[in-house]
Amino acid sequence: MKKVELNVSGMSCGHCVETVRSALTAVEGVADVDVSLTDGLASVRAHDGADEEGLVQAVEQAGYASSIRPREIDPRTPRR
Ligand SMILES: [Cu+2]
Repeated sequence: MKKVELNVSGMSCGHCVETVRSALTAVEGVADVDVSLTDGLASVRAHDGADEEGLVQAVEQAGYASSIRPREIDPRTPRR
């Protein structure tokens, strides 16, 4: 499992939240979705093989602008 965070802009009410949540839930491999209206953020738990670009596209097809929020730097990654 992996966690993917998406920026979602254009949500204005609980109906928007539900629209985004159901769009993401329908993507193959998605296990759990949490959408925050105030943060403009969708947190998705998905199986490792899930297509992250597919998540963005699902949100955009639902009518909201979206992008993958970059992960925090992995502390194990050596600095260049
Ligand atoms: Cu709305």
